[in-house]
Amino acid sequence: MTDYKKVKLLKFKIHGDSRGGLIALEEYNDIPFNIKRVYYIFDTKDNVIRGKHAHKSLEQVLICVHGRCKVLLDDGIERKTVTLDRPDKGLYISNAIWREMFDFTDGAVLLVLASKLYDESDYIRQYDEFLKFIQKR
Ligand code: T46
Repeated sequence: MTDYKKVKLLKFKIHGDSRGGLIALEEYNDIPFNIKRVYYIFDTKDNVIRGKHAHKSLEQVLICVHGRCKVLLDDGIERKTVTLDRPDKGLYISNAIWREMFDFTDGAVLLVLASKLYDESDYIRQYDEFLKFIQKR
């Protein structure tokens, strides 16, 4: 990735004891933005690729709280793939990053914390439009 500030792996503190684990996420402490929306992706079918879009302004943190999935990240110059496989590992994705989520294991649950409410007009769903968007900036 050329712009390293656009994506970042986050490591969350586990409050573990003899009963098991607990992770608490607070806006601005653990998550670098005001959390406006939470959603989760589950029951993903075999060989499915989700995402395939970028956002004009939305920031998000992705956490695979159960199981494993991979996320392809593309800033228009370079592509890299990150594996999310632990509940204490988060992937911060800023705006203007093309993402694709794939290789979900059976039962995987991908939790997403988002900086804004759902707004379809914030999505860039065509790759050529994404390239134009980042060139204009
Ligand atoms: C992203 C990746 C990581 C809503 O109504 N509200 C919501 O908050 C969301 C996220 C989705 N939807 C509706 C819109 C579609 O009819 O749920 C349906 C599936 O959404 P989409 O095809 O955009 O899902 P993914 O998995 O391709 O992408 C999602 C997020 O939309 C996106 O912002 O970055 O997860």
